[in-house]
Amino acid sequence: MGQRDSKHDNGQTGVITRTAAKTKKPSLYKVLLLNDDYTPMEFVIVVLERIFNKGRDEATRIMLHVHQKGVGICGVYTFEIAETKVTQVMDFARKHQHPLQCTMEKE
Ligand code: TYC
Repeated sequence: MGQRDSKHDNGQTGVITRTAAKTKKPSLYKVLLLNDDYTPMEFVIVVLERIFNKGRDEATRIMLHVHQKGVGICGVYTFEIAETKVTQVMDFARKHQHPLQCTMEKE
């Protein structure tokens, strides 16, 4: 940073340098599951297994955390992946007529 590529160094003489191309880390987003009184515990576990690739034990742990605390993190992803997960959860819940809610927030 703060250096110039020798090919952009208009007419200057000196040491030939080549700086690395600038890369930027993508922002990350937490995908959150919200508690409600009606969605069956087993359904939430299946959501965590199928959409968030959790094993049975981890899925159960996250579901119980949400059940007890009201909200919990299912995973952390780049924007497009997080958005897709939220849509998949909402579509799957609607299809089964459960009021399960899922949102995302910037980390
Ligand atoms: N509270 C629900 C019940 O008692 C279970 C539940 C857990 C629902 C997590 C939603 O995100 C949720 N059946």
